[in-house]
Amino acid sequence: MKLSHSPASPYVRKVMVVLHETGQLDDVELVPTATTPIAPSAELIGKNPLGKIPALERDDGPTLFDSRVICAFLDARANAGLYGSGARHWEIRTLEALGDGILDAALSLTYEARFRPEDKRVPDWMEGQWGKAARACAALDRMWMSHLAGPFDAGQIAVACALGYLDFRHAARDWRKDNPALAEWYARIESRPSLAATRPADPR
Ligand code: GSH
Repeated sequence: MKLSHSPASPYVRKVMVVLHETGQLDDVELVPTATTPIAPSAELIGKNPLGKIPALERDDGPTLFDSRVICAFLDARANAGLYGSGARHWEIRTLEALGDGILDAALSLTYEARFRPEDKRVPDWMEGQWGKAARACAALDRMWMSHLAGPFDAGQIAVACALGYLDFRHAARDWRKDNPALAEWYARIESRPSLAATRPADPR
């Protein structure tokens, strides 16, 4: 299989963490891919018309996207149980959506700063995006700590990748300030080998 990859993408990182956790790294070739909403990779749009990474090209079926689909596919392929079962399954899916929601808001802030000239930015819109990430962090700190203390799962992977991305691109916002329990959890989890091996970096 071939994975469209960038070391800076937090959504790709989710997939890489699942590959590490489930022992499937050797089954996937990483294809360096640079893509933005303004300059989508021509090769990528043949696989994912949305022009977004990650996309997973399979040997025996159509290309899969987005990160949630790929993570669930890889988990099922290895029978790894990262999505749990019963009530916990839905909790994990919701937690993954919450982590991805932080990422969606944070990435839109990154793109706003990178692609829109300063005099055309809308501060209220930017604060609205940060508001989503901040509320999600507060909800994690207030309501999700007992889940986060449980076995490592796909929801925790999404949250860890989201917090790692906030540190990577939006450190000045200081998500830790009002979320001490979440900060403590993250300090413990970020040294897990799958997370330590996939820390975000700008492509060379
Ligand atoms: N919901 C998607 C997922 O979970 O995979 C989001 C993927 C995404 O936005 N990836 C970014 C991208 O490819 C890179 S971090 N951006 C290019 C674009 O938006 O056109």
